[in-house]
Amino acid sequence: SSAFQSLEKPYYVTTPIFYVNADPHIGHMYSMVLADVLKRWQTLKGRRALLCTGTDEHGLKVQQAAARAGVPPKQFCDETAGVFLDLAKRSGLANDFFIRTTDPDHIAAARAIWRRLRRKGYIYQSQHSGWYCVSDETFYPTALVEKRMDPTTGKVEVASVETGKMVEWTEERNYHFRMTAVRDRLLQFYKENPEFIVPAARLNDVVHWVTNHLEDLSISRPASRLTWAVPVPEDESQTVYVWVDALVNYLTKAGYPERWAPEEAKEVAAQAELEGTETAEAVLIDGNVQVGVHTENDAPLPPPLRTVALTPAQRARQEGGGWPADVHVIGKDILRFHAVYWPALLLALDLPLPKQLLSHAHWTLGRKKMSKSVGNVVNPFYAMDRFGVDAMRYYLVHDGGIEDDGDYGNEHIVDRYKKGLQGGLGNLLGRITRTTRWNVREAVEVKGATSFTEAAGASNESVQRQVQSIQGVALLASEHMDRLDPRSALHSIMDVVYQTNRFLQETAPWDLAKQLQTSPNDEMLQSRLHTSVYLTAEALRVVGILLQPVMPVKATEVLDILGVSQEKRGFAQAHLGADSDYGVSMKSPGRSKDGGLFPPLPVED
Ligand code: ME8
Repeated sequence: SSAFQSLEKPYYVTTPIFYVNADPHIGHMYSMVLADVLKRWQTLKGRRALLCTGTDEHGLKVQQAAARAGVPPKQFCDETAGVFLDLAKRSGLANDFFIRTTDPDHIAAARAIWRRLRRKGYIYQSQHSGWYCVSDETFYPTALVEKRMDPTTGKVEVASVETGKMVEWTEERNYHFRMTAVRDRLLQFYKENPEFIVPAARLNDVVHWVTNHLEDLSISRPASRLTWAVPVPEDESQTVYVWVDALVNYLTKAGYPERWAPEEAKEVAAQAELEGTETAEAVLIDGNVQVGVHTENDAPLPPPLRTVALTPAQRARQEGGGWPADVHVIGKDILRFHAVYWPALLLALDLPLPKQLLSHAHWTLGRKKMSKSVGNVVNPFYAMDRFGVDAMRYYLVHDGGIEDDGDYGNEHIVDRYKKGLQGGLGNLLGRITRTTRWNVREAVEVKGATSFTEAAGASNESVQRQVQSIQGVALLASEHMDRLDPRSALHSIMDVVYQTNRFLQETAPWDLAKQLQTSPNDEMLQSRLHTSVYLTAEALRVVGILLQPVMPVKATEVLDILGVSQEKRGFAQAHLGADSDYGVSMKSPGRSKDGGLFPPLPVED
């Protein structure tokens, strides 16, 4: 355990784990990219960071989808989980883990959590009746359902007031979680952590719900109805409610139960030996329990994941005790599960609570929420084929809603691409590097030593504005990121691009270069040309560094073209004058006759 403690806790960010009932759409890519940007931002700042994404594979919704497809559930899950894994890869996610809730280490963690809850007296059995919604995988209180008539069939049915999804009356005997026992602690927690939810306004709804609607939670179903689920420990007639199973994923990849509950871990190992089944990889090493760990990033999936047993030290290094999560990125549709059920479970378990939730708004298509079950979805793979990975990441972060929903449209993407990327960033880089009229390297060498904030800057408004813009952006972007607002951070970075285009227009280095041809000894002219080129290159260098989390590939290209060395691409270098040892030579401008950094988009109908 000393090996665990000696390491600083890495920043830990997660996406929801997605149901495998249907293929991913733009909404899923959005959550993934937001989380990835948050992770990469921390890495840029020099902190170790972990990102977990994956798939939620149990439950009635998936069970029914598999049945409809006429495929055994595991095979059905393998196929769609493979598509989500592809999406993570195609989107350029730097995820450390890809969890599947059907993984043995996760099943072991879910069962360990159950045992711990039971041991602590939070689980009891009772008769349960209520309105269950398969689509939302949740029971709704009677006050939150309504009768309505199906407009096509004329049949009267009952549906959730909040989501409009059909519910059905169920009566069964099952296990309950004493959630009401932690009501006061929950309310206290919200009070002490007003920044728990971003955007903050959503906390009010949560407090209202906890105050008015909190009940004990049904956390199992009869195995006869829900077969595709984690079996309840010591009671095979019941299976674990999919949301309890799903939420635990965040702990699985933080090393639960070994790191947090050695008692439960030993039970898991003992049980595995008895059953010889789902947790067969659990072994005892040096008296410590080691549940088999799957290789993550590059594990082929499907077919089967490779299972390796790590020593505690290796594991500590790999998983690093990410818990508590710094931020769970989620859609606002699953806020209650993360803001109420999850903290309630953790309070009962005596485990630390996640620090923050980033609950983002939805992408709509024709103003209707993009949704797998409705089918009004955009395929993210096609979108990336057409516009490029980084252009899509840029669009999603730039226009994606945090507070308010955003309407998706190809015309908006084209617009952003032309204005921000082609006309802005790409154009700027091309104009400054693809010319023989000046030498960026020379300008950097000459001007890199000058203090623009005082001397040269003060005399000229254009220069002053440009200097301020470059100097201010790292802090500004950082403040936005700290508030979990990547969208505003990106806007503030792009403002430097637009400002620099104006600066280039104002200082017109091409005119200065022309004048220098006729009077080559004019030092004033030469100095003005150097200033113009230098402050443009500096803006691009700083912007290139700060854009890495949003557009990892394109930002790297920017820095490559500018000739910025690998060790000088961190946050510490993202200010004016931090690097005076870069710059392309005039004889080999970064790129020549191709379409540039952002080539024209293919014309399509
Ligand atoms: O709810 N716009 O999985 P899910 C933006 N398995 N984001 C969207 C979106 C849209 N139109 N549609 C979906 C589940 N999302 C559970 C989660 S977590 C322990 C278990 C994103 O496949 C958004 O993040 O229905 C939303 O919360 C999530 O996908 C729901 O994915």
